[in-house]
Amino acid sequence: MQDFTKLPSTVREFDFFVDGKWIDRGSRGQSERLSPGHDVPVTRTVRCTKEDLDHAVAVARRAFNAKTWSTVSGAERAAVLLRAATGIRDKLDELAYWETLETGKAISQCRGEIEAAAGHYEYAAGVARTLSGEAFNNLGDKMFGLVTRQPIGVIGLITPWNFPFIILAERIPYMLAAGCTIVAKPAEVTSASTLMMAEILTESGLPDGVFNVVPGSGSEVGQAMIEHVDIDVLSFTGSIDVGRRVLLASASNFKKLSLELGGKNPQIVYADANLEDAADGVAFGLCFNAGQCCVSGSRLIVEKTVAREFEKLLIEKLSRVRTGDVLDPETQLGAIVTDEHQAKILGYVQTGLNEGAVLSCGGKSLEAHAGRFVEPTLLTNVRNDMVVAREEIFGPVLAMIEFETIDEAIGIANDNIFGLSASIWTSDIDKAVETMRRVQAGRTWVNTTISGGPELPIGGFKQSGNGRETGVYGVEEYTEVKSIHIELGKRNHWVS
Ligand code: TAP
Repeated sequence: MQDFTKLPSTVREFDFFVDGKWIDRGSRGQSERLSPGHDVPVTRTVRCTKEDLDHAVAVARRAFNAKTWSTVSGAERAAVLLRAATGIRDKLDELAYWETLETGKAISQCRGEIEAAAGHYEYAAGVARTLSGEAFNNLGDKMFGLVTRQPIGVIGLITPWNFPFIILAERIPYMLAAGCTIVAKPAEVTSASTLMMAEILTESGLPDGVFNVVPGSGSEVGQAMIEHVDIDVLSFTGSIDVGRRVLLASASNFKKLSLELGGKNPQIVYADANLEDAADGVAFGLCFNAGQCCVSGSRLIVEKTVAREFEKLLIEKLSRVRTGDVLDPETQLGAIVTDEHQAKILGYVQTGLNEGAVLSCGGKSLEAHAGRFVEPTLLTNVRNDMVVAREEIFGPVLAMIEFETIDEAIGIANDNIFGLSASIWTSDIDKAVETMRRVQAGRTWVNTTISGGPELPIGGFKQSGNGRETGVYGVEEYTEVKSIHIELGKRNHWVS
């Protein structure tokens, strides 16, 4: 029995999961994962091939056509999803442990995400039962109209390394509630929790072949998935560059796309805000998942009159973010996913300094722990046309820009290719609502950040993607809408 407070004594090996069972890896290659927070090997996962993907898609298609899931009642789907939520909670310790080891997240954050994931299954169970269409009884005596929803079919699901389990939970239960079947390809470095979820779903009574996992590289399995002509919908969460490839590859069969891409998300702090609360929120929005977060609050747009005072409050908060072993429940700052990514983040800090930004705090790697960590970093004297204000750094690096008027604040916030999320800090309700209405972002927060549950949809404006996940929208996204006209009574013949 694994002690979840200590590193594993052996590397855990995973096969892959298709048609309701584990498939032995045979002679396939493996990918070994070093824990980002400890730099020791923790898991080994199979590198599936294009042929494995073809097989899994055929299995998912067969399951869809067999109607073991696609046409069963919402009540039956809900029962499976509710059991899955219980299954997740039963395995919370184990899931959080392996997720921490593969991602480098602080364990307390992992536990929170896994608990939240169970909530998505519960919420989607409700939507499975309430999903309905429309009836048109206003078409005259001789015509009756209906609009129904039906599952689209087979979904290809590609997920990133930064939130392997919660992103999965923001997709799978909604897809299943709609009645679709799924083939998932998690990021190669963080496949464990997706494979564990496949087993939980099967134990929860999900029919074989409805959820399948084919781990492997993006360049082989991912690319084959986005080009696949027997996949009806592709749900992709990841970078804008791969998102563009997904868009182009979808031309193979005009598959429907749901794209959740990057963000360069503004934190707008007005002078009338409770500045202590705002400093705490901005610190959290920056350090959550060590900044490796699509909705990370990475651009601080602060009113000039309070800029110095706010900078001081923020530095004080950032200096007290707890670092340490990611398996320690007290640790708040997680590790950086790979050496290359750490070098990229620190490279951005240098680029900012070269462009004239001033290093207000942080800026280096944290040497005190095994693994790789970056200090929470604040760059001031930033203009919105600098690289550090325009590009997604995906690390705990915050670019601070000052403004004088509400129009200027909103203009800076919107002057970016991304439009994923925005946070607004003010005690003036008129200002909050005006900013919220004018800011181009799919998710907005007032006097808070990175909060929410399954009820509200997530997704981006502009180049942050298209489509919406979670909420009722998250189920509807994976349905086809059909209109039905029913003529009543005797037909008036066209050919008399
Ligand atoms: P990517 O490099 O884009 O990887 C995402 C997924 O795509 C991985 O599973 C990857 O596989 C796969 N992939 C790579 N090349 C592919 C190809 N040619 N065809 C198909 N799939 C391919 O992103 P990342 O670095 O993992 O994640 C960070 C990015 O995701 C950031 O930009 C972040 O903002 C975004 N993100 C967005 C959201 C939302 S909700 N908008 C949430 C989380 C993350 P391998 O890694 O196994 O090669």
